[in-house]
Amino acid sequence: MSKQTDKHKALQESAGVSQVETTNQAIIAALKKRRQKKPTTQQLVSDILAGNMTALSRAITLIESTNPAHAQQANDIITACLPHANKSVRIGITGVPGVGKSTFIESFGSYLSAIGKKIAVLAIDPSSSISKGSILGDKTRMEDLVKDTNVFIRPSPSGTSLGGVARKTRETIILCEAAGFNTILIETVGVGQSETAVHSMVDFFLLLKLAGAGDELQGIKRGIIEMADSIVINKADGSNVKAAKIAKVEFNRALHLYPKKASNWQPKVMLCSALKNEGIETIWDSIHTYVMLTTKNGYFDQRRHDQNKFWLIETIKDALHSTFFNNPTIKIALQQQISLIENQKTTPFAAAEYLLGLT
Ligand SMILES: Nc1nc2c(ncn2[C@@H]2O[C@H](COP(=O)(O)OP(=O)(O)OP(=O)(O)O)[C@@H](O)[C@H]2O)c(=O)[nH]1
Ligand SMILES: [Mg+2]
Repeated sequence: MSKQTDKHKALQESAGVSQVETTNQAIIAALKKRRQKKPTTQQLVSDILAGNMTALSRAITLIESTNPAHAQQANDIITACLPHANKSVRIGITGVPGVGKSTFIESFGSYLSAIGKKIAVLAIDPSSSISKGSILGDKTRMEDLVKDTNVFIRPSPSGTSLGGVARKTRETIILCEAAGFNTILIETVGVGQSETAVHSMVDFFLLLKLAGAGDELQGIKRGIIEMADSIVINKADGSNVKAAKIAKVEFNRALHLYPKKASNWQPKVMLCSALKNEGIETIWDSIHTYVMLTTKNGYFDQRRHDQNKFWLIETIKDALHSTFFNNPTIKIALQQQISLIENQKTTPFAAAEYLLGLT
């Protein structure tokens, strides 16, 4: 090739580059303009109802925002979406860190998507506000789900209190359902409080366990086994299979010691290998059977009504708590009463009565 041709080619190339730049600038300007134009509440609602995931994400961001103007818009969206929600099965998935919840959700979610379900994956992780989103790790564990157009994944909202995080998640569930997601999976870390919160917002509560580890080792409290609608022994693969089968028998025996559930459902113990996609169909069949049974006997709706009542009271308690403790008069008077108590000038009960009387 001659030198001249090279030079010629190089000149053409640099001309091309500058053209591309001009075009990009125009696109960037147009995008900026479009972004500045915030969608109206009406627009967001109709887009959500049409199943638009961008609109859904935007609305969830409004729910999670601490800006009062956003809170008002979020409330309007939730109210408009509410009549279109509820047509779903909400499943809570819990277990100690490392038991395989995210891997299970990847495997279970892919199965559900293949049989035509639309899945929303949410997480309640009270620690995520500190560690800034452990869901990032989860997302890498959910490689296939992330790419699946039937699946919507939303990281855990950060918040100062579990109550706040739980409220946001409950509202997010409503929007996901309105957007057409009919199976909601909520992952929670097995640390105690968060399981109780998730239990009070799902139809079915699934506890993942490992074979061969004592309950103390697994950090699971008795109350959580009592809450479980079924137990799945995960990692039942390779050299673990034998121990998993023994654990199944033991857990089945243990479950029969608990009083019969109000749902009339006898919790099942199942084996699974989330990693190898084994046992997944049986678990879904079991949940499906549960939904059929409880829909027929009325427990499914009853549980949702009870949960609504529970969250109404919880929300009032939360609001009263923060109004009281954030009141500037109370803040000062509280310190004064604490000193009086320390100096034996009053009792905690008299001080409480006095402080409550100030509001
Ligand atoms: N052998 C085997 N390993 C598994 C199985 N399921 C998960 N694992 C592995 O266990 C480890 C933890 O899995 P995760 O899915 O991240 O567990 P997790 O419960 O979501 O953990 P946290 O989000 O930290 O609470 C990973 O290395 C997985 O590959 C399984 O069925 N069999
Ligand atoms: Mg996880």
